[in-house]
Amino acid sequence: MAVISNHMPTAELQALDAAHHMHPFSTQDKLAARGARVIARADGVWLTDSDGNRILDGMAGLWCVNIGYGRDSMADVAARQMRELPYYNTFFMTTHVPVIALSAKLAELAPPGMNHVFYAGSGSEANDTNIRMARTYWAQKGKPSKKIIISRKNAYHGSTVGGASLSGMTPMHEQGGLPIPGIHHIDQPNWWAEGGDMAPHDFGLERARQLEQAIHDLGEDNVAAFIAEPVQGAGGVIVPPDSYWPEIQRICDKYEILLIADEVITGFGRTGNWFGSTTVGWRPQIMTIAKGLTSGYQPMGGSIVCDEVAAVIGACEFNHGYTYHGHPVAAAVALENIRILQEEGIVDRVRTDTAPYLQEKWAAMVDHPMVGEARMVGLMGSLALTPHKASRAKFAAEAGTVGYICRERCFANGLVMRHVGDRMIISPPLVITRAEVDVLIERAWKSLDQGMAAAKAEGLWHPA
Ligand code: PXG
Repeated sequence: MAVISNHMPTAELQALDAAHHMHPFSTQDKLAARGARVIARADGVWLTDSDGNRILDGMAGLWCVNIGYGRDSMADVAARQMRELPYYNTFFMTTHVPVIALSAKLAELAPPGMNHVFYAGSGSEANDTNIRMARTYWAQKGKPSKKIIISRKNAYHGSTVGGASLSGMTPMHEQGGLPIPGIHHIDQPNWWAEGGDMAPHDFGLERARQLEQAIHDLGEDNVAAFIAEPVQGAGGVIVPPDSYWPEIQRICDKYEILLIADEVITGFGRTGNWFGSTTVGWRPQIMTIAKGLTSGYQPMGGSIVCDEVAAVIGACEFNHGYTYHGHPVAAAVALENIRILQEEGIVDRVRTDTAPYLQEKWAAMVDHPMVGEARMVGLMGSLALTPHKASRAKFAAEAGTVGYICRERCFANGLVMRHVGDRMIISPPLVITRAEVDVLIERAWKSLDQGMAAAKAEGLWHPA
């Protein structure tokens, strides 16, 4: 077979892709018929596809390329580490310098009292670890009945059996007999879609208090933990009413349960602090990390664990671990990523400059005739599309029809802006400049104009 490279015509690459590559979360047949977009290279916030189009990546890959693309020092560090020690495990009483250094660095960055790290290859694996760690913690403390993990509908915690069970996504549960036993889902704090006539403040309290109700219904003696993303990402960047976050912390303080903050998206500067928990005022016992830990340059995930849980787990043999736990190349790359975030002051810049700048322009998008709500925390934002703002109506079409049209317009206009149902979402690299923000907003606005025109032309512009 000829060497397959970026120099091949796009159609040939697409045909080979369709023939042999099974895509995640896709209908293979449909995708094969239209051909996957081939991304050839990237630099800063810009992607270049195989036809030479330059596209502003408003999603930082998949919410992960926090330091932007094209960082030579990341490649240098990886190459150096591969030459020195490409792999060694940490199972049988061994360790290595990259994992020692990364663990110490994460303990320094994490909130006070969170000084221990258990590694994984991804966020999904880390959440599987968390299920077992939370249950083992309570069993070790003589409370083996505390097994149930409470999560939320429309949460995303991964695609492994454990991660998908924690996730609150019905289409995922319908495939493969999920969720596993011992996972309970409460409602999400999505006022736009589910708030009805309630004031946002009251709705936020009502949704948080479902946690308290669930603890009562299931029995405090049976509940191990509550897991939540500080801001739901894959569910559509759902920013809860302000009343929600403190009420959740109050309930977690009152009952004997662990709070697991899934920081896979919100970690490493996304919300303008190192961790989203700081932004929303949570004090978790465990934080799931991945994505921005390495800015996606290497696959790596993990759990940052508080002293008390680590001490209890440390007193027993925890029969759990992955071949790539603390992988030296990934750990070296994570350290370089953190060095860049720190030395370039990227997290502070997000909080004090880029996020406020983008947020002002994002909030103004509510003036677009199709945008009912424009929310943003740090550099993750969403727009709720609607044909009728006052009633927060859905379109008279299957959810996601108009969102998909708008997403395609975005691509055509050189912008990656995703849709989740009829919400448009962004999460750009944290290094985005003000000038690039202006480009993002201009392209987003233009795409919504075109999307609205298309929705009207296709007869979709009606409240359901
Ligand atoms: N927790 C959260 C909060 C996530 O967003 C995971 C766990 C799982 O991480 P891994 O590394 O196993 O993928 C995620 C991942 C989307 C999308 O469509 C989002 C994720 C993954 C795939 C697609 O927005 N987030």
